[in-house]
Amino acid sequence: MHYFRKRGWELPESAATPEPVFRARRQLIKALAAGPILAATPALLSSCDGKEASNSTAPGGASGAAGDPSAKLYPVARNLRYRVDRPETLEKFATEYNNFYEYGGTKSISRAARQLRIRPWTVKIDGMVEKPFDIAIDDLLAKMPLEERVYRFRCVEAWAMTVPWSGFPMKALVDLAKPQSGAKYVRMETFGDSSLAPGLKQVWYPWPYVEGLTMAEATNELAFIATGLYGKPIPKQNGAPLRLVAPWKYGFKCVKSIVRVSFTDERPKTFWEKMGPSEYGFWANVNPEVAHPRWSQASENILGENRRAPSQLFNGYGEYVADLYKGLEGEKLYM
Ligand SMILES: Nc1nc2c(c(=O)[nH]1)N[C@H]1C(S)=C(S)[C@@H](COP(=O)(O)O)O[C@H]1N2
Ligand SMILES: [Mo]
Repeated sequence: MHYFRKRGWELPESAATPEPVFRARRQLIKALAAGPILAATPALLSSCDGKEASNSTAPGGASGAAGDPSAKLYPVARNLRYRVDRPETLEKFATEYNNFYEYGGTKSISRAARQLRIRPWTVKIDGMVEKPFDIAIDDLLAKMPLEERVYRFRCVEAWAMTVPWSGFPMKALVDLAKPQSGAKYVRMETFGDSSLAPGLKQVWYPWPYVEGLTMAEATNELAFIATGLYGKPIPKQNGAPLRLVAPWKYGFKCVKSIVRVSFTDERPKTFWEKMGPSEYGFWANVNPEVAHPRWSQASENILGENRRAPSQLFNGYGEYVADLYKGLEGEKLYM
């Protein structure tokens, strides 16, 4: 059994676990006490409650990317325009310390995520576009300009990493989709098939996981769709076969394992906004001066390095994105 020992740089689980998760779980426990769904739930409870999720045995090799038909596409050339003044996080940390609630509420979900099946995988493009369509992941990969970018990444829980993502600018996907001029937001959705992830049976969560960006954010040069990590196909636990990377925002914006991209003129209600609107908002731009209701955002734990560093406004990417928020000062831009 693989047991992930707590290290000094980890936040205690109780501090990092969102209050809304506790609340929703408590409600379920009450419902259980009331009766008939009890028989169906011990496994579900344990998967969100402890380290059990990481013990589940599922098909697949040691690496989440084993047997991935896109393996031959990587590595791709690094785009040197994006530089980070920090060393890259060791692969082991970035791929074994994750948030992916579909596989449980702990950080140790990498083994459980092996049960995700990533072929066939179809992405639906719909809403306010010239013509809605579905596209298979391998067809999409063949059309998109793949490159590697090293970005900082900052979770709202105050841990941070620096990793080489492979993938393509989100703008290339927007251009492929041909949105109508009235589209204002892009809404992205994770798979909702509970045969792929046991967490989806946890009825107190507002599945499927949904996130969104404004059109201006989605077409900003930094917005990236990652399909690879460390020069290989992206591991399942990191959101295979495609996930968003918006490095100036808190990590929860970076929706994993996307199956649907919809263009709309209404601001999407996101998964975490539904869970806890007072703690997690739509904008979620990193700002060291705006504390989370339950902890400071002034500094961050660097994953695997046992040290803290000061957080930065827009996670250090202000030169690219600060202009996106001119005129929006009345919004809660930093939660
Ligand atoms: N579908 C889905 N996407 C998700 C999450 C999730 O639970 N489900 N967690 C988010 C959070 S809170 C973070 S910090 C990042 C973590 O990405 P990583 O595990 O690749 O570091 O994924 C984000 N995307
Ligand atoms: Mo996060």
